[in-house]
Amino acid sequence: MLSNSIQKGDEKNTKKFPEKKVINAILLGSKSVGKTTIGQRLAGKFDSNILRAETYGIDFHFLNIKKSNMNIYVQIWDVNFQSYDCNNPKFFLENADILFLVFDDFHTFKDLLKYKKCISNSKSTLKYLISNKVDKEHTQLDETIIQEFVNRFDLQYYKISALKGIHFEEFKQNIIEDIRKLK
Ligand SMILES: Nc1nc2c(ncn2[C@@H]2O[C@H](COP(=O)(O)OP(=O)(O)OP(=O)(O)O)[C@@H](O)[C@H]2O)c(=O)[nH]1
Ligand SMILES: [Mg+2]
Repeated sequence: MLSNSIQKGDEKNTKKFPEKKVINAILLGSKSVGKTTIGQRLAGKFDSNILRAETYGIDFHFLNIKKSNMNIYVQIWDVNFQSYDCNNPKFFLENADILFLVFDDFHTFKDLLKYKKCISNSKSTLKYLISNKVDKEHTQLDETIIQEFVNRFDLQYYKISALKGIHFEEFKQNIIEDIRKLK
């Protein structure tokens, strides 16, 4: 009798708690393109008064999203390694559900081309190409080449300024909606 009532109580209690889901995302891009600033803004932790320092190794940012009776925790890996290829950072690339490919000029866009193979092989269902620092004069960005890259790898392309917040809210809200739609 007693154990029966405890079981019934437990069932009721478990129904009260929302389900949890963890999604992994990775920010990739050359040094100083703004990965940490983007991660901090996505996590709602951006503070323009804090001096930005180079990332050594890895930073983590977290974005919590609610979807009916589910809490989705997006863990954003902000990695900075000396050399990048598909094997470095292998673990992160293999386990990322979301890829954020960041550049801030044509030179750093070209740096992203070394990820071509791992973008093709990636299990990531959401892939974003981010042109950051649109508040600054961009040196001759060849949009045709960028568009080819976007089409070839089925990327969603956003032009933002993480520092100034230009187009950032729209970018963030679209990402949140995309994540809510994930199965
Ligand atoms: N003008 C401008 N500067 C930006 C923008 N986003 C970031 N920055 C600046 O660019 C510099 C590098 O930004 P971070 O966010 O640290 O870049 P990062 O890619 O994490 O750099 P590493 O960790 O060293 O690879 C900082 O001085 C930022 O304030 C932007 O949208 N516009
Ligand atoms: Mg950084």
